[in-house]
Parts: sequence; structure tokens; C-alpha cells
Amino acid sequence: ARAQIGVTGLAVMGRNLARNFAHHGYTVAVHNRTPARTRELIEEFNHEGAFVPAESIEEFVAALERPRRMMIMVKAGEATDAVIDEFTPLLEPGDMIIDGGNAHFADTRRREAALRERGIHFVGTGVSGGEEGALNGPSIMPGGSVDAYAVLGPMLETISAHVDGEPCCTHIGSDGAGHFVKMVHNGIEYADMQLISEAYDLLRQVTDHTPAEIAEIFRGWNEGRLDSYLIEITADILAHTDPATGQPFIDIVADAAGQKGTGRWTVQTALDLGSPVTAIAQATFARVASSRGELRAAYRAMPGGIRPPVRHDEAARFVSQVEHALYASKVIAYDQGWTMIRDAAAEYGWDIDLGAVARIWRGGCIIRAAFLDRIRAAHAANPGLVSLLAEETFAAEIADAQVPWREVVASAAHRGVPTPAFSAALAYYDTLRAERLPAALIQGQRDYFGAHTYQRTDRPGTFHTHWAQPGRPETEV
Ligand code: NBP
Repeated sequence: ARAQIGVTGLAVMGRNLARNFAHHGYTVAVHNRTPARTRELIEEFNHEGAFVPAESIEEFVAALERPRRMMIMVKAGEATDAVIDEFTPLLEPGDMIIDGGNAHFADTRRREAALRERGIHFVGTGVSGGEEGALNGPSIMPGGSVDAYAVLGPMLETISAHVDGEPCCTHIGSDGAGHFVKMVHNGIEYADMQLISEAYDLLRQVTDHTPAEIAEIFRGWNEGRLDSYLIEITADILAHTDPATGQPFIDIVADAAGQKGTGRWTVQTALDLGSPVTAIAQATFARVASSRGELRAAYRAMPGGIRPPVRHDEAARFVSQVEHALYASKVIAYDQGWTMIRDAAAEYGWDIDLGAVARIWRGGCIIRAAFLDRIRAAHAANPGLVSLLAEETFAAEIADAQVPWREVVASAAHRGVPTPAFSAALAYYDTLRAERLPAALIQGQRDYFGAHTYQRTDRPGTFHTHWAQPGRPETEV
């Protein structure tokens, strides 16, 4: 037994992670259900490092140093359970299974508890960055026990992306915390992608810029506070011309957005936790709505905007307003994601360092951005930070952005351009800022039809108004 780590599941992600471990000097046992994939890896990449190919699970387990450290990189769901069930009888107490697939955190909690009973460490680990990240340095979000991290942490940190010399990997918290945080990462990714797409749509429809011009605008923004991987690739996509037609690429792509489901999980889980992740929810629903062809056809003939496009000489001002609106909405979307992580930490007893989450997302993952270093710094300066808006510099920026933000959302409404995420973010801002909310009326309605009771603003206690009785008397209940 000489492999320090094993990887089973050698599709794109597993193969690239195995190569990444090998590039960093580890001896890596490699296995795949269909052995042809293992042979292919060895044929193509054996020269890159020390691999120990295994055709059977017995050979694979025998190749691993003790305590054994094996990473599962198979399709999330039933395949993960099948692989765990196959390998567990061959493992011993103290061995470690790392699941790097996109598991639902509730599955990870279940698997961790079951394996803990047998003395096996189960480390559900979020991995972000796709194929390219897996090979050259992903952002890695391991859950599981502190003891397992003491052994695995250094290896995972070594293969992760690095920013300013710091690894984009940290122990997130026990059992399913890593997969939970990865799920929220993907929810934030949905929101960021939707916000960027709304900004593009506004520049296209309200100011009549061409995709190539918008690409240049995004390149400019990428030099400022919006500097991020998603803005960078957006500029590339918008500048691309379809070779077959000579049209802008963006105009030949069908406008029905797909999804693999992590955004949906985020929204479903947010409802259970009571976390108001409205921008993430709108982004997820926007993808769903874009794909509802029959509904879109039914609405298509309805009247639209009531104002003409912005005049040409006003376009530069509008572009700057959209930058403000995009930035402010992005701060809100990220803030919502962090709120959800705090809520889950309280619910599941995870000791999550909220600043460290920002730190490990600065590199390797899809939402990597300069901005995350500021979130890291805000949490480092104030470990109890409830919201980014409770931090001075973010609060000042949002205060500065709010007028253009409102103007952009109003312009969008006037011109009939859909901005579900911009609008949701602004509504969230106004909801949390409000001195009084119409929630008071909802309490009245609930009490009226369902005797659900209410609290008063002027004295403690729980009250019910007898709405059907003359004079509508109130009693304390
Ligand atoms: P896939 O998600 O396409 O899964 C293919 C792998 O699963 C193959 O190795 C396949 O073996 C194996 N497998 C299946 Br399917 N059923 C199995 C079973 N019952 N027993 C054993 N092995 C089984 O691979 P991927 O795209 O490399 O992703 C791997 C994991 O990483 C997934 O959970 C994914 O969600 C996650 N992830 C992917 C990305 C990404 O960008 N693609 C990013 C981050 C995380 P076979 O060769 O014998 O069919």
C-alpha cells in the first residue's frame, strides 16, 4: 500500500482531481466502475505523476496507505450511495471517505451519521470550479470532523486554488456544512449570473447598444469594483461572433436557461430555514420561466413598455446607473447568501467562519471576484457581522448607489424590460430599511379570518379582536 489518496469515479472531475493530486507529488490510486476509464487515464497521463491503477475495488483499497483516504467523484445521488455501500465493508475504523460530488447536504448528514457509527470518517466536500478548476486548483469546501480535516486538510489545501498565498480551502464545519455552503455558492452564482444578464438586457434594450459595445462596457466594469470571473466571461461571450451566421453569438442561442438543480435546492432549503434569499429565488424562477415556451407564447402579444428608449446623449449616464444598480443588487444577493449560511449554522450547530467562506471563494470557483476579499475583511474586522450593510464601506456604497438603482428599476418597468433580480434586490433593501411594514395588515387579516392573534406595538401580550361582535372588542389571550 503506497497511495496517499485514492480517487474512484474518473469522469472529467475525478480524472482532473486525480491529476491535480499527482501534480502535487501525491501517489494516487485511481479506480472507475468501468475500467476502460482507468486505463485511459493511465495511457494519457501516467507520465504526469505517480498513479496506481486499480481495476477492482479490492485492488483499490489494498493500494491505499492507512488510514485510507479515498475520494468519491461519481454522479451525485444513488451512485454515491452505491459506491459507499460497495466500499464500506472493505474499510476499517479511522479510514476516510471524501465525497467531492454535488451531494445534497441532507444526504451528506445521513451518510456521515451512518459511517460515523462504523468509525469511518465521511467528509462531504463541495468542489467548485468545474473541469478546469479540478485540474488547476478548485475552491474546496470540506465538511466532516475536525479530526478528519487535520489529516486531509493539508492535502486538499495543497491542490486548491491559492489567492495571495492563501489556499481556497478551509474546514467549513461538521457533517453536511461543506455541501451546504457549496449549495449556497451555487445559489449566489445563479443570482450573479441573472443580475449580469439583466444588466446586459437593459443596455441592449433601453440604450440600444450592440453586443460588441456591451462587451466593451463589461470589460471596463471588470477593471473596477465588479471585477470578477463572471463579468470577464460575459464580455467574451458578448464579443463572440457565431462563425456559421456572422451574427452575434448571443443572438443565435435559444433563450431558455437550463439548470442542474443546485439553485432549486438553495431556494427549497431557504424556505425551510426562513432565509429570505429573494434574489437567488428570482434568479432560479427566471430560469424556469424562460423555459416555459407555451406560457411565453400566450403572453407574447400583450402590450409592453410605455416610454421610448433612452436618448443617445443620455446613454453614458444610463450605463453608469446600471453599473450602480448591478453592484448594489449584487451586494444584496451575496448578503442574502451569507444570511442563509448563518441561519443554517444556527440550525445545524455548525461553527462556520463567515469570513473564511469569502476567503476560499476568492479563487478557483465560479463566483471568484475581487469583491470577496472585501467580504472577508468585513467579517474579519467584525466576527459578529449580521449583514454587509452593517459595515461602513458597503453601507456607504449602497447609499451612494440607491438613486441610480431606483432609476434603473423604474426605467426597466417603464420600458417593459424584465429585471426580476434587480427588482427583488431593491425590494429587499426597502423591506429591511422600512420603519413600518404592511406585515401589520397581514397580522390583522390573519386575526380576522383565522383568530391567529397579534402583538401590539404599545404593550406586551398576545391579542385577538372579536371581528364579528358589535364594537369589535379586543381580548388578551
Ligand atoms: P458524472 O456526474 O458524469 O458521473 C460519472 C461518473 O460516475 C463515472 O465515473 C461513472 O462511472 C460513475 N458512476 C455512475 Br454515473 N453510477 C455509478 C455507480 N452506480 N457506481 C459507481 N460509479 C458510478 O461525472 P463528473 O461530471 O465528473 O462529476 C462528478 C461529480 O462531481 C458529480 O457529483 C458532479 O455533480 C460533481 N461536480 C461536477 C462539476 C462539473 O463541473 N462537472 C463541478 C463540481 C462538482 P462509469 O464510468 O462506470 O459510468
